[in-house]
Amino acid sequence: MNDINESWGWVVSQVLNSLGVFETNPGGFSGEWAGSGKAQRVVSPIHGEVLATVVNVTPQEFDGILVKCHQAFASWKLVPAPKRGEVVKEIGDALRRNKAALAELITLEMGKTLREGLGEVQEMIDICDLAVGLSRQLYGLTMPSERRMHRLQEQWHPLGVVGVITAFNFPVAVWSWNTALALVCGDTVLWKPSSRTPLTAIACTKIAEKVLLEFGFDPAICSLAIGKGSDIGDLINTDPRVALVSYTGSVPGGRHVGKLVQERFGRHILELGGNGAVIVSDKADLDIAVPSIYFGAIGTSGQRCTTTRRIIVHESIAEAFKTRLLELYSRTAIGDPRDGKNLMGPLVDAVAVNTMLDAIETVKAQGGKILCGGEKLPAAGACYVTPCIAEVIGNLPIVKEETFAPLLYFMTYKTIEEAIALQNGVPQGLSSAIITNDQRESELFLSAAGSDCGIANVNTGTSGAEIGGAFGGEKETGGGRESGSDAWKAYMRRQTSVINFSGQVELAQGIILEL
Ligand code: UN1
Repeated sequence: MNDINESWGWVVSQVLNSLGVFETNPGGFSGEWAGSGKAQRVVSPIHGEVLATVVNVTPQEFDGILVKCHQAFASWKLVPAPKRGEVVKEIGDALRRNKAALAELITLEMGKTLREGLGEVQEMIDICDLAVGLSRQLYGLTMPSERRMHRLQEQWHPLGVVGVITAFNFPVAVWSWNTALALVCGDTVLWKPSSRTPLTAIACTKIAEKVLLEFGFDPAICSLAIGKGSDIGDLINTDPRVALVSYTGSVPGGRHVGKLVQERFGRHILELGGNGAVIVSDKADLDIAVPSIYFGAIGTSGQRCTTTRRIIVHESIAEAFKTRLLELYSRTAIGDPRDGKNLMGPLVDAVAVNTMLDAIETVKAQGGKILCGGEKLPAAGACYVTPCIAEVIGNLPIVKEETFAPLLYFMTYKTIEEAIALQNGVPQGLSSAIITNDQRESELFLSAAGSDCGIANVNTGTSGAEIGGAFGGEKETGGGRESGSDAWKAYMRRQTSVINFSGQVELAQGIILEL
């Protein structure tokens, strides 16, 4: 631990410089780097030390960036999709080469453990691979026409500029899920990262810039505008030149974005709050249940939207399960996230720590009982807490809120129907799971009478969604889908065509035209 701290300054500058991030960095890019707005110092939650400075873009600079990103679309959309796929392939390879450094920068900037940082970059590489294959599979359908010698078909065309607004917790993966798909779909991307994680955004934009230049394409295809949500974010939300806004963030944030984008009839993909629950059946294998729930709850220090926030345990095994989980919690290694022995790093900032502590007070006031954890650790300038489990009866008001921290609610049930009702009884609908060896129970959980979430797992936890599936959820989670399956369709314009090769006029719906 000491060695890590002593070499801090040197390591930081090595990592930053290897990714083209310097002491002071302009926060805007659309072929050229610019930024003359407010300068912000980026502080690491590990020690509270300054990593670098970023100069935000002004509204005028933003406009110049959007103009170039929009212009770049005019030629990019005409590049054959498989050629666009080659560019994404090269971005994926550049990420492979830079995996270690980028993972370290993620860890330095937002505090997740290095192993999770590496996992995040792996997700970026994986989505690039998926998008490369997709670039030859942007299929449209051909349907039988109701008219003789007519053909009915649909095609998928590029959409335009995609505004990608991302959160601190997956500072780069979310950009890649959107960008890899958007690029093969023929769209250009304008990224506004979280103000808390601008350095990783600069590093990724530089990777994309280099690849685009190597291929002779306009680097404004991957543009960047760093600034506050209330100015730069809202310029993205309100500008009709941005065809699609993909927003990852809080429920109030998504409500705001949704209204602004809808007002101008733009499109949006909303990836908002989660409140993941795991049902632990009396037929569960506890060797699967305990570690899956543990990682789901403490991974990324509870700051994933897929984090396990609630466990709903059959009353007959509640005590045995609780004992085992508490034992694991009691030996959670918490500390510098670059140190491989630690499973939990800091929360992202002091605000997050206070939000967790406030929520714990509220749980107690609402009748909950703290089983373990929930204390702030005395590390200088840092934001370390012990993970907390609170026993509650049902979904108390505070349980229905997403507290973005390692705060896990423990509740019991008698019947599977009651468990499913508890699982569904919150406003969010992102991720859920059941641990059971009973096939009837798992099928019920996956049926229309089961989980109402976008993700419903069996015998694995709520987090760690694979990029091959569509990612997103229902209710206050916002309804958006990104990543795999057919999520690419949201990034394209569908066009339906009828082609008449009969040499005659024939109207649809059997209408006879008598002239
Ligand atoms: C998020 O927390 O915003 O499923 C996304 C997971 C990751 C994605 C989380 N693949 O945990």
